Amino acid sequence: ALAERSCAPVRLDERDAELYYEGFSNSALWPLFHGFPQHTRFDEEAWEAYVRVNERFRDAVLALARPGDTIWVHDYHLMLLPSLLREALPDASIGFFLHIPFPDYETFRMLPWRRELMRGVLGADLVGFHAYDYVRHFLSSCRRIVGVENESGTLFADGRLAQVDAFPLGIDYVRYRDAARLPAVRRLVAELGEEKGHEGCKLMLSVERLDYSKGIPERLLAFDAFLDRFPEWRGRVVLVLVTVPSRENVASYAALKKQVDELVGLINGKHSTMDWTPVDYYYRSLPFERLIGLYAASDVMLVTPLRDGMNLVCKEYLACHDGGGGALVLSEMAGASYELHEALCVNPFDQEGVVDAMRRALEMPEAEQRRRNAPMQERLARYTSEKWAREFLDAAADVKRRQA
Ligand code: GDG
Repeated sequence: ALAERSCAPVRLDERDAELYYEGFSNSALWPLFHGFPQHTRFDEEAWEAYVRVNERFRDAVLALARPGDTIWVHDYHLMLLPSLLREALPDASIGFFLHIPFPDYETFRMLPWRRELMRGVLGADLVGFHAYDYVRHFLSSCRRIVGVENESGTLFADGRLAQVDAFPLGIDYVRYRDAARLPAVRRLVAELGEEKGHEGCKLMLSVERLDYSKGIPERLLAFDAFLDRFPEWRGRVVLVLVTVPSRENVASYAALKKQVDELVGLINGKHSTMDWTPVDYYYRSLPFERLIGLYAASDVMLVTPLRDGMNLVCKEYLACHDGGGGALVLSEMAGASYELHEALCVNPFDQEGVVDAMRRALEMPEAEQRRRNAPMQERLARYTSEKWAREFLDAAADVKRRQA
């Protein structure tokens, strides 16, 4: 099945997979890079597995790579791979893209293996991030940790020219826009409005993996405060909270699950009436059509992560409302906020600010929603994921030309 999709597996034994994925990647890099040192575990054994697994990926790539190929390495799980490949293929075109934030130097330097990771990434010709802030942070760590200076993102690593730049990832806009127009999805939208407890209510949606970076407890507490402060909205709004199971074997994720369960219970216990429950809570992954139905049916979309490299959910919501209204409340801490400033931007740590944004979103006239959405939709329709990939690969080819 993998071969049909031109994929080749890298097989890991169970112990390595756990130490590498749940261990180093998701218990050291993910929390540190998102600014959660309290969830960060540095473990020598996990690091050794990370090195071993990156070497396994190198071997798998080397078995397939042909001269002239461009090799594009993705994300924090494979930060050593660019330089491992470079040692074996000195002339290859190698790109690296990080899908999560790159932290400031003060945070990054906490990592015991910071030099190794820096050197690992610098094996690439082109290093890409979602946002310029992450580029700046990376370049600052480059200077201070491995002494590599740069000029406008161009640097020399071991005498080889490399470029560091921002490439904000988009979505397949047309896919979401068209899916929202399917008859089956329109039926679902109608059903969602008529569901028991939803009649006469506005729908406020939040969808994400259950992850502490997404700010779910903070959002629930803000919703509780909203219902306290604006009692006239009781019985007139439902928060549909979809949390997708993720990394359940990591202790901090299990603790978060318990916290969210309890908060939903508390809020529903406190505010529910006989025919209205404020939070509709799902802990599962939804099929694509159902997700699109929820996007299309929701009056307000709450995307309030405490930190997020980019965030695609907010973009998908706007595409599903192409040419129409719907109010987006968006965290300033998501990479997407650099492109979507017409949204109601909030600081997710400022509960009062989030409460206000919830009210403004629910009360925003349709005309204003459309006015705000139109430029964002236009931008998203232009900077699609396909365009992103093409721009990255063109830039990688350009670096090769400059090296020659
Ligand atoms: C990382 C970075 C960056 C969610 N629930 C369901 C479902 N989803 C889909 C969404 C969206 C994707 O999962 C989530 O993408 P995000 O970008 O929002 O967040 P992460 O998973 O944290 O992704 C992030 C991204 O990488 C890309 O670079 O933007 O910052 O953290 O596409 O639609 N899909 C279905 N059912 C669900 O219940 N079918």
